[in-house]
Amino acid sequence: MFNLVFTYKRYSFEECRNILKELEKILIKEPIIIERSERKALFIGDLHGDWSAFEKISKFIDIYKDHLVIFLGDYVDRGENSVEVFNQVAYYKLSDPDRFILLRGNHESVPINDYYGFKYELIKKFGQNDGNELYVLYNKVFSQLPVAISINDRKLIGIHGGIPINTSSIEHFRKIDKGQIEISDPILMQALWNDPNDLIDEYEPSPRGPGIYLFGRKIFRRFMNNSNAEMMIRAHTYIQQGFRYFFNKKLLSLFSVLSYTAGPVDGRIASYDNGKIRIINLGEKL
Ligand SMILES: [Mn+2]
Repeated sequence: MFNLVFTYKRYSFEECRNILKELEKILIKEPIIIERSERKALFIGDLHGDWSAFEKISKFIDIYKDHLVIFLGDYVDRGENSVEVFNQVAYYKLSDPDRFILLRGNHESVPINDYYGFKYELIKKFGQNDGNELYVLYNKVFSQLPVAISINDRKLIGIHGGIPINTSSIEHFRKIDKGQIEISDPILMQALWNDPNDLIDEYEPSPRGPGIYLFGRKIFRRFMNNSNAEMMIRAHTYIQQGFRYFFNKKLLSLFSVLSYTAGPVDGRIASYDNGKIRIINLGEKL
């Protein structure tokens, strides 16, 4: 087998392959929407291969021992340590599958992670042949990541992007098929890509590109009412301050890196305890 510890290390091809094999066995059993009853959870937004942010996050994971840990996706691309960050997230999942939830982000898909750096990183670190082989294996595992979670008797919903068109409650996500390496289903695509917008009521085309939408106040209210949910925590949007509230503080958007293509970020994560949110600054003293 393989030996995993929380540390920065260089992985061999075989280690990556073994981690992915074990991780896939666990993920394949998880439904597309996870329902949990826990009232306490730690939420982590985009990581994008940023090891220094992830190392700080790991300290909070240790401190918040009695909290579920929910990763909101976008582990890879942009940063230089996508392999190391994702493998350590996998390490958490393998060591305690019930405590750690790994949701899918829009970067956990082909061809996005070909274009934004993950494939290049694999080829740089493992060579052309092994790098390409691992790229296929990683993406097969990514396609098994669940898309949304509800906790605390459905009061809180976690997702990477947001609310797709024709999706009036969390139940609609059950229709999504797992195993889409390249995302073909518009509901899955929008769940991973859509963004909230406080200034609109319904949907508007997103500046991110075709097939992606901004969702507004009415859409959010209807979705939350129909889902019996009070609060949503998501990631995906670049926010220099690391967090931003939308829709009368019913939606929290997190960004958990310390540096991004646009410059330094005040990365944040958040703890949730039975309705109470605490925004955690990754730079704060422990
Ligand atoms: Mn994203």
